[in-house]
Amino acid sequence: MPLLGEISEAVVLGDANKTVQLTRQALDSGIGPLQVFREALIPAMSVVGEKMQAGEYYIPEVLLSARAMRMASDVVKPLIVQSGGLEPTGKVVMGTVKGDLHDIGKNLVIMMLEGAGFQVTDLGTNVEPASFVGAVKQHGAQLVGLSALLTTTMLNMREVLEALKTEGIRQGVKVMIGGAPVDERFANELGADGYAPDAASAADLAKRLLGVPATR
Ligand code: B1M
Repeated sequence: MPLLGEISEAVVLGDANKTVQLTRQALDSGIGPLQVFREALIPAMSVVGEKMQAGEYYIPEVLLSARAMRMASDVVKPLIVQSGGLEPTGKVVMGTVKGDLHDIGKNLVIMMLEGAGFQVTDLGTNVEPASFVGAVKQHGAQLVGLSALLTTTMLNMREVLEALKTEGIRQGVKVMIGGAPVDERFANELGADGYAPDAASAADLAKRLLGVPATR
């Protein structure tokens, strides 16, 4: 199997050491870091997303693949930056809303978004609406991701949308929401731009919202 295919396979299998070793081998053989990123690492995470949606992969498998992806990205990204850079698929600001400390799902979503080439600013948990607003302005984000795991805190998503409106920046950003207690209907009620039930769908939704081709 060509080297790029082997790298993808190692990511899908969640073998971080092999992924990094093959990535170095590819770079030594003259394959460009951007090519490794675009043609091996990103497609691998798409496969992981498909497996997750098909119920073939569960959280432990996704975490292993994401770790392999991250470790190989750490090798190629500095080289990509040196050689002129990689245009991110889009800039995302992501956090778990005020009052809520759950972050396992949010972190999975971030991994899938990064796997799809998005540049994600992670605001962490228990994030105040003003912090979302500040981060959108600071990073020039095109997309805000809100996560909530409690029926009480899901209501705080509304405050974030209100804050974006009050600051006059709602028109310039898309907002997607997710987390166990929320659904499509709640997203519509809030006036969010979309809802995703899991991390893989979140990456697909983010691409759709920002008009990024599905293949990227
Ligand atoms: Co909490 N907790 N918890 N908890 N906890 C739940 C959510 C609960 C359902 C458990 C239960 O009672 N059965 C319940 C909520 C009940 C409700 O509101 N209806 C609950 C409660 C009550 C609480 C406390 C209030 C308990 C207490 O103190 N009395 C407390 C609240 C603290 C707070 O937040 N202020 C609390 C605390 C905690 C821990 C700190 C102990 C811990 C969190 C650790 C952490 O996150 N670092 C914890 C955990 C682990 C859970 C359960 C067991 C697991 C949550 C989880 O990580 N799931 C949970 C029960 C359960 O869900 N079975 C529970 C795995 C994760 C991958 O899934 O987060 O759903 P999930 O994310 C998915 C999707 O939802 C989606 O993609 C992810 C990956 O596919 N998604 C998005 C998530 N965000 C998205 C954003 C998107 C798109 C998709 O776009 C932006």
